[in-house]
Amino acid sequence: MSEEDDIVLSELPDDELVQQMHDDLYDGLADEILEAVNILLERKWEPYKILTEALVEGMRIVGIDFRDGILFVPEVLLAANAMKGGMKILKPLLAETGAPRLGKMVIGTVKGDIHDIGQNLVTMMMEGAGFEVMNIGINNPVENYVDALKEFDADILGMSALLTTTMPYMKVVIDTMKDLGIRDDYVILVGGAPLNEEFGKAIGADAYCRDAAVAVETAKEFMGRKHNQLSA
Ligand code: B1M
Repeated sequence: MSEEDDIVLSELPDDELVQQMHDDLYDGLADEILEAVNILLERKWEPYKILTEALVEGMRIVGIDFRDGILFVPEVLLAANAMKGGMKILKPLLAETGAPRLGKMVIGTVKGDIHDIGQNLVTMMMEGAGFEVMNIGINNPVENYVDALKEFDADILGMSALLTTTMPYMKVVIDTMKDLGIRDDYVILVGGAPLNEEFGKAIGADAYCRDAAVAVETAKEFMGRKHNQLSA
């Protein structure tokens, strides 16, 4: 029997249980995360406290190790999946208690491009960090982005492209938004393996995001600035 098998989650005090949840998220153990979330709810933890201290903090650690090349895509997908399970329980409860949301993002892969693993990862990490995300999938013409931004009342547009032949379409989207007079209503973040910072600047995006962890940090930074401007 492994050491893991000996751990009875319900017998752990709160601080050790939360620490164990960070480890279980890291290991992508979905059932354990579900059980632990329910235990904390039974112990009268606020859903928002569970989200931030147990799940988001756990995913923050996963995000750092992913960025640093210690964890790889399959492990991060497992962690994100475990996180999603926990989020599913908390989501309706959070809506009831009105926990603060960090902001809303529409994300999708551009027209002509069907790669979606990266943007799904960004979606999960953003949701894990407390953003609401509308993922519009793959192969999106500009109209899809514009419609979704309005429908979702988004703060941020995220675009993904994995092909050198499809990445220029991001400029088409941004230029169309300029023509429609809505460019400055949104923070525009772009990502995908063939892009770089220079390309992001050249097409008029607000930032290029190297990976999902950077996307979360960049989105938080921009939303922080927006809130400061509004309260000034
Ligand atoms: Co494609 N493919 N593929 N492929 N594929 C690449 C991209 C390629 C580099 C492979 C190669 O030749 N070495 C190459 C592109 C070459 C180029 O353009 N210079 C290529 C090609 C050529 C093609 C086809 C044309 C092949 C063919 O049919 N002849 C075809 C294109 C189809 C199309 O889109 N129209 C094609 C098809 C496919 C599959 C369907 C088989 C599959 C996609 C499955 C899917 O996505 N559901 C596939 C895959 C898996 C890949 C590789 C192997 C892996 C891509 C991936 O998922 N990476 C890829 C080679 C490679 O990149 N090593 C390749 C993992 C993912 C987590 O990383 O997407 O970069 P990534 O996302 C990161 C960051 O970039 C960033 O965060 C993510 C997480 O950290 N990020 C964002 C991404 N989007 C963001 C958005 C943001 C922020 C950050 O907004 C805020």
